Amino acid sequence: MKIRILALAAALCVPGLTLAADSDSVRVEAPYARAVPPTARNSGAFMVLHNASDHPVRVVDARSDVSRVTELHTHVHDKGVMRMRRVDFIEVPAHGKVELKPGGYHVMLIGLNHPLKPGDPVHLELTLGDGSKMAVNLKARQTGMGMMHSMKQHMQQQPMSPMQH
Ligand SMILES: [Cu+2]
Repeated sequence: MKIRILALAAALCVPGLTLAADSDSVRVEAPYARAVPPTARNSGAFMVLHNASDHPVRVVDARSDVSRVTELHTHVHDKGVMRMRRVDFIEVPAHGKVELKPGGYHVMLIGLNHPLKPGDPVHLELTLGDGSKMAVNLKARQTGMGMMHSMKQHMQQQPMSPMQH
């Protein structure tokens, strides 16, 4: 009897086992959103997600305070053309990380409420596979020309928000 109680106590005290929420296992590194010209309707947010747990953790949804719609996206090569695709989740491997970056996974900000200037704050809320949520506060940042190229693709391939000239 005593042993059983001790075992239960041990299970309750060890973090990272079954009792931990996904949001306790995930750490966000270097998040930022892409600053865009005033004509842009859309932008993207990027970061590195680390998973300290011994099971994969999925990001299944995202919301933001700067856009009407926020989606999880990736880029895929389709017959030599790079296209954006919406994904149902972004998985962070056990004891591993996944990098959200231009040309790869990203949080797509669709229908910006206002242009994102460098330094503008963005508040994101990520929903994880077990339903737990985590807040990510980041800032818009100017990115290089290579990034602008992929930004153009973004806007061209986002049928919900035609680009304004
Ligand atoms: Cu996208």
